[in-house]
Amino acid sequence: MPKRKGITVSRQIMDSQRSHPEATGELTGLLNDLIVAGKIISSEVNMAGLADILGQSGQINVQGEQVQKLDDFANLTIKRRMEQCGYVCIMGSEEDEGTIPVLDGYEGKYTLAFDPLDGSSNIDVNVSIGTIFSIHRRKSHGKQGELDDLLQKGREQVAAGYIIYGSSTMLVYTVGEGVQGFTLDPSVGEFFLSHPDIKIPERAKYYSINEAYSRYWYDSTTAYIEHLKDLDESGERSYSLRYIGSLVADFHRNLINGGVFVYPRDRKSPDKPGKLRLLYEAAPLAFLVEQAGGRAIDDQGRNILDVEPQDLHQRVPLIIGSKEEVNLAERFFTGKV
Ligand code: P6P
Repeated sequence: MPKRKGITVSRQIMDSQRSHPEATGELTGLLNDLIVAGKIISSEVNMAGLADILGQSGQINVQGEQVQKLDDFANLTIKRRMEQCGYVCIMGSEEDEGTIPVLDGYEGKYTLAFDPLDGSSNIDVNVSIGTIFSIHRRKSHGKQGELDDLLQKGREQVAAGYIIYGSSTMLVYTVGEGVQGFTLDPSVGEFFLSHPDIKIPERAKYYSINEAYSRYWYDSTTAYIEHLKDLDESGERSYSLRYIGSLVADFHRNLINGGVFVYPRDRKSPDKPGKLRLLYEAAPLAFLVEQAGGRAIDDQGRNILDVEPQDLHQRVPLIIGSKEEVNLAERFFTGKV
């Protein structure tokens, strides 16, 4: 008797749709098309060492960063598939300065913001990288979507998730009914439910921050990290540092094992509130972590999901992870300690 493979992501999405009689199936279609793009990217990422696709394309993206060839491939794969899926009216990508239209006649009722391949500077050294996505319902009523359709608060998200290309390829997503994790079985090209209803541990003594910037930290950041590094009541070292430098990988580890990830603003770039982007990095991960029982705030203690976007590539300081760990961080960043 062949071993049962379990529930596929398509079946899970359909079951979720069935529990909403008013659902039209468009979100289901959107997610399924996005998942196909993820499978194509996964195949390319996993062969990168063999194909001539490693390394830099020679272009510079809107963030002023070297575009890796796989970045390009991932960005084009998602744009080409989603511009004609019929479920999306406008897109925003970390790799594109402006908004991305869909093909005429294929306008749908959702918007898609995405980071096609986050952590791509790690591609050549085989560190886990990922695609992050955020989906809103459009507000405008014309044919093509408008920028304002993308500039919605994270709390208004309809769905969000990431695909992490690591030792295995996993899809982790939410439609507001908890967080589900699926693992790709490349032998059949299907994502199977492997982590049902993920909950992040309320506390865990792991913190993720790039300590190389400590000379630029504001006092609140320094005080918080020094506190974590203090000995605990029994004189033992308390917290451990885990930092990969790939947001999706750091977030995924903390989601499963617990911990807190911090990317604060610093004196090195006083005009920039940190490095990470609100629309297609912080907000989708904040939706996921809150659905998994965690928290995500900025360095003023504001819930990331309540931050009003003003710009497609808006940055935001990010403190995200286990509820108790974020609560502790919040006390330091908001001067309560
Ligand atoms: P730093 C990768 O370039 C990225 O955008 C995120 O994936 C990651 O968390 C962050 O930058 C790492 O930044 O400044 O520590 O190298």
